[in-house]
Amino acid sequence: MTTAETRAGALPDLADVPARELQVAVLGVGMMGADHVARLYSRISGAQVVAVSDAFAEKAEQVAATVPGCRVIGDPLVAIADDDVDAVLIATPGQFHEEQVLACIERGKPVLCEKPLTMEADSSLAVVRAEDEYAARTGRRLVQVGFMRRFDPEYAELKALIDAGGLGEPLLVHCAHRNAAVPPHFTSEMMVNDSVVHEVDVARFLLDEEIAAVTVLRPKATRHAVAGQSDPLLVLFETTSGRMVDVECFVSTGVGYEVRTEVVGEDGSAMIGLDAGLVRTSGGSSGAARSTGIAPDFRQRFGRAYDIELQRWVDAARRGEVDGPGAWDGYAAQAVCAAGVEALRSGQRTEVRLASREGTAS
Ligand code: ISE
Repeated sequence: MTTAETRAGALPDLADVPARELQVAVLGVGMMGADHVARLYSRISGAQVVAVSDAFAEKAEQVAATVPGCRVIGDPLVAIADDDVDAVLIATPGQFHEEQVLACIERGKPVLCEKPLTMEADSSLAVVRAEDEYAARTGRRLVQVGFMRRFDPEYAELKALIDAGGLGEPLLVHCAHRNAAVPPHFTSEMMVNDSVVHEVDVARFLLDEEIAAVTVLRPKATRHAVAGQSDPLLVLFETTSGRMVDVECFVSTGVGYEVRTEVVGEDGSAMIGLDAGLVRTSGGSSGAARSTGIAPDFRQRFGRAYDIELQRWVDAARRGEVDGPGAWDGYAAQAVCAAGVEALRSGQRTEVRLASREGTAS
């Protein structure tokens, strides 16, 4: 058994992709990377995890042992260069992404990099330009950034509704991004860079335009906030055409993983993320109630999105294409987050400094 369809019984449409399976190296097998290894092995067709790499050798051995034929390669750059590796999934800590993505471009290997693309806007721009040069030589793009929400069926439906004109001209977007809890090292700056960054990508994706300015307000903090940090935050994006997007980012709610997006247009509005799958009624001493489940974290809420993201990445890589947010999207998100961190510190409306997109088609 070599393919996930025979392992898991799924029957994908492989008509338009080459017969050879994509041999993937997964770099970084912490929570997210290990999840992707399991996903590629059990649910994604047309790919094989042939190597894993992690700074913790024991963890790498453990994860490799779950996939027949998977090797551990200690040095991630050696894994990227390995002749048996066709494509690379990067789930290492963000500070390693720049070197690893650039190495993939140098070797001409498709890469799916979890966010952030790199740690700063300038280094992300360097990746954009390196991929541009590669594309100018070969006609092919290589880089996809792991903004998985674009693949979530609810977001996809909302985007299709907007694009079909179902809401008229979209004017406002309201976003809520809530986590039950975060680790004690999670600062307000990390809320911007790690959490709000998803709303940056959602806003750019849904509205199809760049964000021009960011304002960050610090309401009264919850008593559960990490000591000295502002939680929740209210963030306002202004797009280049003057639409506005407000984001409530609240990462210590004690409740669950809640991500809601409402788009308000000239001719109507639409909301997603209500976790309204199963609506349950119950009685009891405190009175009758109606309730729905709330996902405990992003792996449950966006599990399906990750599956679709990886399947489309594998299929596209086998065709020599990229089918998802590219290097430019990773760069634009970093540029907005840099402005967001500046706005958080200064309390001032901060303009986003975005380079020219000339020559960039991703
Ligand atoms: C985490 O890195 C994520 O990507 C989650 O989607 C987000 O909700 C969380 O706040 C981040 O820390």
